[in-house]
Amino acid sequence: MTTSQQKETYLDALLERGYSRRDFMKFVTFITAYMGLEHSMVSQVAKALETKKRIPVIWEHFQECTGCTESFIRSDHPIVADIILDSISLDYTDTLMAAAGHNAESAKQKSMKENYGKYILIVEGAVPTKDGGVYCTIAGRTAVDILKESAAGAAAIITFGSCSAYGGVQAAYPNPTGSVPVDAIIKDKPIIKVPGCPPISEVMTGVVIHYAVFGTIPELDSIGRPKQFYGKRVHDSCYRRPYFDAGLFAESYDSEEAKKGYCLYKLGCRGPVTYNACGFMEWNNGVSFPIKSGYPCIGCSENNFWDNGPFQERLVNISGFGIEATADKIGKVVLGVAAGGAALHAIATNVLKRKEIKESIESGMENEKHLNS
Ligand code: FSX
Ligand code: SF4
Ligand code: F3S
Repeated sequence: MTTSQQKETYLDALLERGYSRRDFMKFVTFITAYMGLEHSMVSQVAKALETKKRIPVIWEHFQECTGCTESFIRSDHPIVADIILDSISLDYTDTLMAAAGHNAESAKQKSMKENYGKYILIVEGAVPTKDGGVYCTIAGRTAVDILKESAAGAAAIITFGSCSAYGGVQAAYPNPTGSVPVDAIIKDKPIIKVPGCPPISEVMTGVVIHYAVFGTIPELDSIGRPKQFYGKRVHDSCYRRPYFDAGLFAESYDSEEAKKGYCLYKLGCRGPVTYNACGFMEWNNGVSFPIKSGYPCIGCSENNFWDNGPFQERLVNISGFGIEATADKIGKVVLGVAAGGAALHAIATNVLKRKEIKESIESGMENEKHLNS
């Protein structure tokens, strides 16, 4: 386990762990593009990570399935995990750290004391409040108690996953343990919600890097999510979107239509009412996301999504979206009219986004040459 006493910069830390400067620049270009910043910002981000000291991180786990950590450590971009697990001083995470018991707890206390007011607190999991909070205890203390203590010295809090952001499955009806999200308990700290069940690992890295580079939290939407990652609906970046627009819907799983990539809306897809970056970031370095694997979006980055089921039924009209009307109208008007052309157009849009990021990374290599000269 690293400790916050190591006051190296992000670049120092990566070089020390065997990465090259080229790897560093690749990462900087990748994360700059994902943060939605102009390519011209690559040099500024690189400079900041070369010169700024690493931010200490305390990572708490409460009521959850640990899927968020699983998602995080399986990021296909090696530096994404390392930037948190190694390069940022990860002083405490009871799931991943090697230490256990009293050693782990005293390492956390030491780090919180030394870095009071400076560390980022990452919270995974909801917090049960019923019966004095007894339904989640660690080292003999309740989650409520631990959260209050670790939040007190935090500069900012990232709620990683829908459980800590909204309460998650534990808070679903009838919520037997009185589970609540972090912001129901902590009211005096900036809280950045990174929801999803689980969230995309690169999103949290993007938030941490944003804080490291700019010293501020990113711009948030009305329910506390960073806009650069949650500003668009899954529907807006979905590769099946041209089929929606063309009125071509799969009526059952495993049908020929579903396999051909027809829209999953009639199978219950929540993409039209769900804000998340799945469509263009995907998981495992762009390998897949639920819809690409043939299953409709269940809206896992939205508030109380577990109570918004049943998941496999077509959405009923949701006020303000008019999806039902749109789907049926489009189905009648557009069906058969250049469906292939529409499909190609929207798929090309998504492919272009990836191409843009790839080119951006390649030109990051040019920046690297420039910075080295
Ligand atoms: Fe919740 Fe994360 Fe879902 Fe699981 O820790 S958001 S149940 S993927 O693991 O908190
Ligand atoms: Fe994609 Fe779902 Fe929208 Fe269809 S309804 S285009 S499957 S997000
Ligand atoms: Fe969740 Fe929907 Fe993305 S279910 S993972 S927000 S496609």
